[in-house]
Amino acid sequence: MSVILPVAQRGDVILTLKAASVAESEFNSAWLNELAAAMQATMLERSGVGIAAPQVYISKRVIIVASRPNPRYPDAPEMDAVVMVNPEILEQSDVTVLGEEGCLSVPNERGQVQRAQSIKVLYHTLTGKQMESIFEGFPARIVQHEIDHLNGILFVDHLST
Ligand code: K1U
Ligand code: ZN
Repeated sequence: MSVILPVAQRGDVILTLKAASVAESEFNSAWLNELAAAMQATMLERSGVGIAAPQVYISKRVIIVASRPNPRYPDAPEMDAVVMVNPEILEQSDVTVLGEEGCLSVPNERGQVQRAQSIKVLYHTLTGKQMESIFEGFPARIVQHEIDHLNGILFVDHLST
């Protein structure tokens, strides 16, 4: 049975905090696997394309990215969900693109955010394996949005008034 977790909403302090790194001792643990499974179930239930642990009230550096085509990004690739632990952006393109974003923690609001078009990301899998991947376009946008959550930033913080 999938565990669906409550999603923190704008105004909740947890969304403003810098999340803690996952420790070596937590890799391959039942707790980390259960967190990732519950995050994925919660993301799917809310029809999201990504989620970060602080959104489910866990201030740890874990994100999931699951691009799929959608009305705003019809050419987006369909990805199997990727769980990233302690993700870091190693390189980002100078080329930036403006694109629409939404957020499970900011219901009924959309906005245009400028993001790097492509990024190189270092992360760990749930078992602690180190990975390096390049993301472009919509998947790169989701990764940047989710890493912002780990640093206490919401997409609305990027919008000028
Ligand atoms: O982190 C989140 O709050 C999930 C968020 C991810 C995201 C969507 C769009 C751009 C960047 C990051 C969502 O899944 S919002 C809902 C959604 O499925 C969606 C919203 C706008 C465009 C495409 C999809
Ligand atoms: Zn969000």
